[in-house]
Amino acid sequence: MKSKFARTPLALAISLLLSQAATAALFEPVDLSLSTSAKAGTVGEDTARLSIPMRPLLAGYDAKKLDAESIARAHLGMMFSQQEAAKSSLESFELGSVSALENGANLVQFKRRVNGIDVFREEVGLLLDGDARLVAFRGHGALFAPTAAKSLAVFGLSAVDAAAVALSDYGYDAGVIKQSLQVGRNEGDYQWYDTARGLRSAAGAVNYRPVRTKPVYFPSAAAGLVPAYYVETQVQPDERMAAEYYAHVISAVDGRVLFRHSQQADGSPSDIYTYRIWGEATADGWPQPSPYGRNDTPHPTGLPGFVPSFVAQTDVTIRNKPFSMNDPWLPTAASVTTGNNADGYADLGGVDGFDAGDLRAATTATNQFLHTYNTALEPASSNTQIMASVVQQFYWNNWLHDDYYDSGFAEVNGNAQSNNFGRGGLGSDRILSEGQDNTGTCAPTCANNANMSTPADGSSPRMQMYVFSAVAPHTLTFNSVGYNHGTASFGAQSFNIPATWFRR
Ligand SMILES: [Ca+2]
Ligand SMILES: [Ca+2]
Ligand SMILES: [Ca+2]
Repeated sequence: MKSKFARTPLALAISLLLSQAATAALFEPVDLSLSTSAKAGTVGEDTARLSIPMRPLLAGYDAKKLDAESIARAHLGMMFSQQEAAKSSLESFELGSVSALENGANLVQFKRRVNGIDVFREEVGLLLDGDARLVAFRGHGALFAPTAAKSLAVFGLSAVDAAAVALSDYGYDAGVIKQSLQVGRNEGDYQWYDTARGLRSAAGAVNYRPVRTKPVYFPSAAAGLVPAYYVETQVQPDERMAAEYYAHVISAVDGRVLFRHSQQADGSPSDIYTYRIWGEATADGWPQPSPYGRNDTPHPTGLPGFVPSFVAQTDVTIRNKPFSMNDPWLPTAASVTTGNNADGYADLGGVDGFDAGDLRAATTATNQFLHTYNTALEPASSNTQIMASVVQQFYWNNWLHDDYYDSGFAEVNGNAQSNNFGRGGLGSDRILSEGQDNTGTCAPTCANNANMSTPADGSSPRMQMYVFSAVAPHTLTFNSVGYNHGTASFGAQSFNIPATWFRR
């Protein structure tokens, strides 16, 4: 069976498995919680980590005769058998998917259900090698905590109550909504409720669409599994606007909104930006090696003295370099080059790092960073010039972040990101991308060099790019007009120009 992981090396599959933890920060995800050591509880120095010794299947299992799901279930059973107090008899694991990998390995994912009700976004993943051994596991630590089996709160509110809470965001009166909702069709766990056509709220919102609900248990670190309803709404904020699709999770204990998420976020044009850079306006948005484009790559002569010509910048519209996670470089409505992977600015003065007098690149219009770099001028000759170089550096940092990600440099491997989306590793460490740097390790004369400081995971790396000295521009002024010209280190160094060369 082919899957999106079919050609993925095993190491990357492990990284993917570990990085697929639920994005909502509910429980602390179980990190690399497996131990090959027989000494339980000796996984690293982090005593908070769950330790599940990795064991082969019992002799009674003939892995050759079992399918991947059965093998995964056998491992899951063994893991719970070591944490007997944890598993509730009400608990079950429904098969989500089986992805076949290279060399007979399999990635098996289960959905956790309690009392026949989905635990919201809680999937359990097991990576098995070709010999049916468990290589990696993904799931929340709370799954194996004895408290997981403690008694559950009851569903005090109804699905209609929850739908009324969700719709109250648009200014609907809860009483009116409850009267309006009529039981509609039922599909699987989902119950639909039809609303009165064109139901208008006091705030001017209009709803033509039915509401879909299903009961869930919402994992909360403080309260365990909270009975709740997952509610999907499609409402026009006002009748001139397109309908918004929202998912909510509403507590069935006290009506609190536990989770709210726009279902239109993916692919929304608002987090796609256009950058004026030396690069290619393709889906991958490859950056070019330099302002010479590829005119000197590879070097056409291999001999000194070749002077490549500059190429023009290109406007590249891109959200991110396509990669497995497709996290955007910038959030919606960004106005400067501060994103999840990098904070891009010119570190012109003050103290090291961004402070007064330094410059981030600003948008030139909504979702556009169109600063044109003039190769005939000094790098810091204007704010436009400075911002153009900041944009280029910011672009490189983000592009390489995405390129490296699918080669295995992800959150769990200590990459640089502000938000790790619950995928492990330490966050709050996006790259400080310092362009035209003149403060830091070589201040006050930083030039003709660059450096990168890379502290351990959880602390921001710092890239300092210095300005390189160019040959000073030479100008010949004639009749008050300046003409740029190059320099020569050969030939006569001074000239007499005969008066007969000039016409009056
Ligand atoms: Ca500074
Ligand atoms: Ca990190
Ligand atoms: Ca600096």
